[in-house]
Amino acid sequence: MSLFDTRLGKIKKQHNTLLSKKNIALFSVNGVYNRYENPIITRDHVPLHWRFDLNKETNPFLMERIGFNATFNAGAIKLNGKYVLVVRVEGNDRKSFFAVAESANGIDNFKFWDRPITLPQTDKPDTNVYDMRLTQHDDGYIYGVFCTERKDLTAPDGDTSRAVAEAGIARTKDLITWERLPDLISTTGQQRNVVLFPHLIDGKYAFYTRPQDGFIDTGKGGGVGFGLSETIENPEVKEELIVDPKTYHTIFEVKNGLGPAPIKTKHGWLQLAHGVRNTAAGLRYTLYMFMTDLAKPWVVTHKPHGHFIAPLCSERVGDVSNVVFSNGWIKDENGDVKIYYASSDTRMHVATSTVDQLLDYCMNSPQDKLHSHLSVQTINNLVDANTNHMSQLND
Ligand code: M1P
Repeated sequence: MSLFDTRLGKIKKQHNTLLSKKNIALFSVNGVYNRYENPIITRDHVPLHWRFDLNKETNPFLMERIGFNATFNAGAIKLNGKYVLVVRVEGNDRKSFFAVAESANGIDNFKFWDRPITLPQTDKPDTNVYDMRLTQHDDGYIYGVFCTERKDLTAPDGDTSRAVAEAGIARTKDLITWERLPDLISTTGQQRNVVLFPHLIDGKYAFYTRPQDGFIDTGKGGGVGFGLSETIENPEVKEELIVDPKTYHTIFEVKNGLGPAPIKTKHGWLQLAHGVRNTAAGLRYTLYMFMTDLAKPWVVTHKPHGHFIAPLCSERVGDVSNVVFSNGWIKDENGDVKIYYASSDTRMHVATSTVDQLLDYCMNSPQDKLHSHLSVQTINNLVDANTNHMSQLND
């Protein structure tokens, strides 16, 4: 048997084993959500025909011609009964692009569609695109809002790193054919983590934003913002109200940003976001939740203290270590919620919960009172409330 055939047999077997692997829910001590045994999408899930020239004549060693580095930060939607992720796939060339992967149950057997998404360009081509948030809007379109990154043309000579981040917008009905709209114009020079709200407000398109002064530093613009645009074809928010500001000595002290489009419940909108703090080991990204008012989705009504999901065990390590990031979740008809999150800018995971559990978490967890002695007071309040229930802990 030729080297080509021997290698092909092994590679196909490994790939099929990975794609058909079952995922198992782990016991949840916190009772808020369940983590799973395995990541759901890794770079090894990338289809073989995107990686290998399968012609024995031109690739006798069956070498990988195109390498992929990571699969992370996926937008999510339920489409035609399938759990569908628009994954940020990053090539070895550092370029990210979007590719759709689907699964029948949302927790395992994710498989990429045949080709990556071909994203139309504006008159200013994107250098890099990433982190698409999907919104099923009342106007009938599915919108993808994502970060488009380009070189900062005002950077001094020799500065080959300075970039500008803006919110790119595209819409589709099937995730195959996309119409590109102009990038969002906003009050600050740069934007990342922009999310389209699913309903019009006062007849206008509504965006959660994250105004920022620089590419990495949010500077004075820090916080999850909210703004309205007259149209979606010429999207512009002239005013951004800060809904959830970055705050000293919290898990979102350095910056924060909204994750997926919010989930509507009878008690308000469930919101998932990431918060960033600095440490001696670099930036640490964790996920946190809050709720906003049903009629005024820019008003925070509940906000549990601290993080909701933080990087754990092997999730801590990757290309950008100590990071969890989410821009996709799916609510099922029966109230189940699948939370899709990436660890360390490297691979995708799922956690499962329900609307009832997430509401209970948001509405009944204590808030961050911003001082150690007040945290102690909060613990003592629980200890006092438990006085007559301590027998629960005895055998
Ligand atoms: O590397 C961590 C994350 O950094 C950025 O997020 P933010 O704009 O909030 O700092 C994004 O590049 C994101 O993709 C990445 O996961």
